[in-house]
Amino acid sequence: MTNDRKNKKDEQLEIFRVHDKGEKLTTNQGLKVSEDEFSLKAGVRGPTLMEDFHFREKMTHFDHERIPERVVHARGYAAHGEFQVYESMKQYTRAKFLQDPTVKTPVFVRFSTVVGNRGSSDTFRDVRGFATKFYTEEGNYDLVANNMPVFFIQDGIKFPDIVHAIKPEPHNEMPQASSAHDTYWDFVVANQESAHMTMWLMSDRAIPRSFRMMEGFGVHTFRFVNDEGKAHFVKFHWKPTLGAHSLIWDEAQEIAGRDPDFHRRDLWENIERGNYPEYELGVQIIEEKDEFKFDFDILDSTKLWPEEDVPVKIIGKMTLNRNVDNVFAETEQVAFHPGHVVPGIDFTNDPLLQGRLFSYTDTQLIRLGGPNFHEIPINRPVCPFHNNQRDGYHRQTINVGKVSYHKNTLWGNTPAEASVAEGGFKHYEEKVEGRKVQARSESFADHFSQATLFWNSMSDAEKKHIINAFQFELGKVHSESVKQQVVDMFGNVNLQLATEIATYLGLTPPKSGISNITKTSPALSLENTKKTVETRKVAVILTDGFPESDVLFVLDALKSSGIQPEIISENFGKVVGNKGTELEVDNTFETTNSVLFDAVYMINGSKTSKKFNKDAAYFIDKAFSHYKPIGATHEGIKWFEVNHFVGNPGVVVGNDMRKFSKEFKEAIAAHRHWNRSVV
Ligand code: HDE
Repeated sequence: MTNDRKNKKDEQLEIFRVHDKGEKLTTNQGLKVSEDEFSLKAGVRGPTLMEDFHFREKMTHFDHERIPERVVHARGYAAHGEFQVYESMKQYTRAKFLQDPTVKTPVFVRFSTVVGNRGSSDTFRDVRGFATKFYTEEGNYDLVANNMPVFFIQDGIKFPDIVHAIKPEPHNEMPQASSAHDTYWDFVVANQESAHMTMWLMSDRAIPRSFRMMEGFGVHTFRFVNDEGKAHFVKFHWKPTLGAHSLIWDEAQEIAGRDPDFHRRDLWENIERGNYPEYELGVQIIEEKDEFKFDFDILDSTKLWPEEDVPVKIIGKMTLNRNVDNVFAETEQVAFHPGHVVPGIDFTNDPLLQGRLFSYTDTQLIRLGGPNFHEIPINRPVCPFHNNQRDGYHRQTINVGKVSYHKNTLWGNTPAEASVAEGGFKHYEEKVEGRKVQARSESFADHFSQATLFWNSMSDAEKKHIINAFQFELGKVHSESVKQQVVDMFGNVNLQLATEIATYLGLTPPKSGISNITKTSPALSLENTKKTVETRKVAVILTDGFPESDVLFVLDALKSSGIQPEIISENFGKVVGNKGTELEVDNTFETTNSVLFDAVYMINGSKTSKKFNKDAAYFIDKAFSHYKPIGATHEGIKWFEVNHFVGNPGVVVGNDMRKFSKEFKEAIAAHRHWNRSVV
């Protein structure tokens, strides 16, 4: 490993790494094994003997290989990296890892879908988890975030209900990884606080192009507390330096079959190639005195703080630069918890956050089999830890000595509590008083204003996608009553939206809605994200006899901007240019598909076959209908003309290679070209 990727966490993990290659096979007791093909039998055709300890150990271990998958966020993928703050945040927080711009804090990030099983596909419509463990000098800090800034419910006690409703229905365990079924939508109409989150779920945010092109949000309001004990409310954001981009639904569904590992493969491959994903950490800060200045309750997790009203201050950057060595040991066994905080970061009374503070440790106890999961290498802090907790399943630490209680005199009352000056965590002394009640604050009652704000902020294309998503999902719902209730409910968000859903489903459109919100928040639209070309994948369709000097010029131009071209042809092996240059074919029309690329460049060559033509036509047609940038030079141009592609937005043709390369790159930076005439 290169030195720049070595850090304290990596050094710690190194102690646990085992390299089996080239070694002799042994039992777990270290005994060398002389036979691993045949069990011990009474005669060559006789029964296996109980005495065969190697067989028993091997089989028993195998029989116990599985642990329960996470009850939500089961399908995940992770990578290592580091975080560096741009400038000291001393004014707001005493968190040590946010003080010194020269300090690199090791991090481990796990991305996930929420609903699907561990073996489901990456691209289903869903919320994505974005959980980061910072291995700081003061202990682990976990920022357990999602790629959407709001949530379905306002109180943690309802979490089992929303999860039961959105997971496959229990009587037949269908559908997998999807909210497109009766129980989810029944939950929505019966729990209208879910309106805003449902808008996000029906939007393009729910089908990201890549984990590398996805924002992250801490969702809850947390607290920063500085050295003087002064607190500010804070919301956390991750902003990918590549911008935030999405797939479209038809493509997402097809990818789910063609490459269920689409997102994990994208993350893995780009890290392997040195295209390290980067995310800037942003914070929105509100002074305590301004707690009630907003037209929503800042403790309500179904609300976001519009970035135009409360700007996001960018405070640092995280770079993911190393893949895991072993998915089970690291990605599967990592245990996140929003309650893992460090001095300077504290909680608020957000009732959803309060519920989470209980749930995460509890779930690890069953999932990881006991209270010692903090000792699993990926979960260990990089700073020392000492306390009087003892024993339990799988304990590895050997605590030396006879004292395991507080207070004591035998050891001078150690391990000793640390004062704040010594780095001890002190809970923020928020003044709280009230009656014990089971109720929700009236200030949480408005479920529609921000759902409308979100709708208003979408571009025309994004609005169309949201309408289509509702139509698709409700088209899968059987209950007429639930469907009509959804239409009526979303009339309160926007009448056009509800009417289009109703018309499609043959239901009665609502006559009026309650929302009169006209405000927009441009930051919510993906159209306003960063336009970048780096790491985009371009399929280059070639066959023998291609005009090589021109093609090589374009390939160089693409690569010099960080674009990743792949040669696609009929067969594997080499394609030969008109002057004899050979290019290796990366994939064939059988092994890949245009849905796995950001753009397609079509050249062909002088030696096309009937099959090549048919396959290439299918490939390019689909890219066109998915609004992707497509380009053609030479023979390819004829195709574009015959198919009436030319003249459409994002369709670049020409035989001036310099001009073509420039315009094609601009088309790639735009991501998709929505005002194309696609039938
Ligand atoms: Fe989670 N959530 N959650 N959650 N959550 C879990 O913990 C829970 C919520 C999030 O990659 C579980 O270790 C409750 C919001 C992520 O390992 C569980 C409530 C947000 C991950 C749990 C919420 C999240 C989880 C399942 C409502 C965004 C994956 C396995 C009160 C801010 C972490 C596990 C990973 C995982 C409970 C709501 C994010 C059951 C009770 C809001 C990214 O403990």
